[in-house]
Amino acid sequence: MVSTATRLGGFAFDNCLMNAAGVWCMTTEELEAVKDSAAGTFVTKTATLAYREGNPEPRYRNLPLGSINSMGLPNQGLDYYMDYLLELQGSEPERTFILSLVGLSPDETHEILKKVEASDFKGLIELNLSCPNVPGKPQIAYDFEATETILREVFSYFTKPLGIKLPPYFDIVHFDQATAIFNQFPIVFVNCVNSIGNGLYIEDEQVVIKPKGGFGGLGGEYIKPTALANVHAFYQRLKPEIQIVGTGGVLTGRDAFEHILCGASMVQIGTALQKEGPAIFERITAELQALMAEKGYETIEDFRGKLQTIRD
Ligand code: RRO
Repeated sequence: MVSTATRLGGFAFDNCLMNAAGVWCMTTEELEAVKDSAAGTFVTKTATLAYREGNPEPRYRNLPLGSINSMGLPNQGLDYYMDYLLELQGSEPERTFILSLVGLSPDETHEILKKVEASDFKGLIELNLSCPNVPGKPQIAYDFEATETILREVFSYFTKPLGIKLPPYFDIVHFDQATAIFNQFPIVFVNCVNSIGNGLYIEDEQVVIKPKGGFGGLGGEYIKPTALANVHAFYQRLKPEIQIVGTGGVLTGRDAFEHILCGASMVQIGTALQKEGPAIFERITAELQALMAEKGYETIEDFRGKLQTIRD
């Protein structure tokens, strides 16, 4: 019997597929739909302390090979997601869910994390260090000094299981430098990758989204090779206690298989979920199981991280 079950941060999940933050996770209605689908768990839309309207529309577009967005961190505010997660801890105590969050400043991030630390929340936390779309706010994880400082401060008081959402890196030296920082901390996972920031898509001599003059984060098929490279680069470098969540360009069971082959313990679906809806989890799970069966693999641990290189 083929199983796609996995473990992350010490918690068990009956499927390694789930949504990516930002997709199908803004409201409790959307989160319920993912929870009740074949997905192993869900992650919430990245929460700030207070409700945010986000950027003006149009701010998301499906593209032939993916998507472009400049949502601008619209969300219901921390309490909304916390209230729902605490309610689920009562009704579905055997399952674990993920809360994504970030502040608009380091002070706000600490205020949020201190609230989570003091709460009864028992799930996983994903700190989003890679939002590309808030005008005037650079992506934290592209500033290694700021990243190290915030992680040092966070882990001076935060004791719950925390992972970080990373932007794609494009240089081997950056993989090395980022790893040297992350390996200093009790991070439970890194999630590779957020959208490739600040792409530009043109139609009829015009951009397709309104914010930032049309610049936006790319997702979907465009980004799979970059996502796989980031998953594998961090899998090869990080200390074994830090697991990898693979996100980027997953449309089929084969794509999910490749993320796992590169080292991912959990695989998230963003653009393809936006295009297809939560029924996608059943389809991709079946495709992944069929591929595993064909290759004689019974669990994802049978092939996770076992990507082969070309020898002489
Ligand atoms: O809300 C967004 O514009 C957004 C966020 Br926070 C993120 O992390 N990644 C993305 O592509 N869009």
